[in-house]
Amino acid sequence: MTKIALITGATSGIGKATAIRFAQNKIRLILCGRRKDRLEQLKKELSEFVAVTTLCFDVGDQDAVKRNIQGLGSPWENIDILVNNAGGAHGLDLFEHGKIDDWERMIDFNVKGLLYVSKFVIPGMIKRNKGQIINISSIAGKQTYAKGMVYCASKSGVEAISKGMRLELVPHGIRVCNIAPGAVDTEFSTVRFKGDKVKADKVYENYSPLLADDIADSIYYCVNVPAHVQIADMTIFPAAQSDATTIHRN
Ligand code: 8X3
Repeated sequence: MTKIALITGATSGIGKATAIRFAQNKIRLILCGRRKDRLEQLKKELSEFVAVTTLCFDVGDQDAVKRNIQGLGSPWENIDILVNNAGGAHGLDLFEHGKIDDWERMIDFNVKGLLYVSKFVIPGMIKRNKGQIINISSIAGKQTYAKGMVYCASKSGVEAISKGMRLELVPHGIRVCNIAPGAVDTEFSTVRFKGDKVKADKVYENYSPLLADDIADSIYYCVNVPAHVQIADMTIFPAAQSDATTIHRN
């Protein structure tokens, strides 16, 4: 049987591009997201390539996470690959102007959500003595920038969790890969700027940003390496980017 991957945040951006890449390569899919209509549409599109099921829940809701993942029956319960992708940035403000609601969402989705999903997937991997976990971090997890302190803190959390998971899970035959993208042109900035498309588009102006497909390529590479190889950490920039806040624009 082909592998099974569970992808969070599968309805857009990196999650969706990864789902498509996996489907084209016959990896069966458990697509997770909050938007049922988008989940069902993607399921319809990808079912011609591979078996697909969907779980509609919010990663920040621990009861819903538990119910949905533990409720997976045959043939979906043996998850080989977990892609912890759900999350995002909310606001880009000086700390003194930061909104507590934005902080809550970033900590709830980017850190707690990742932990909740992992909590209910990892025991099966341990039991089977195999598995691959891909945590989607960010350059913001490696470098803190002004106005992004809480987002950076949440992604630093992801970096720490990836390292901790690797320390604890390698003895169980589970490989953990942390992927830290720089600027990727997805809905990321539109969400960060609360729907302000003009502001969001400026982030990707006058250079070629990464596309979700570029990150999906790297994720597929990481899950497809030989069994004795573990890609522990990957930082991916567009060619024009040199650190979190330095981008060479034409
Ligand atoms: C997205 C990249 O540089 O906007 O995680 O924080 S950045």
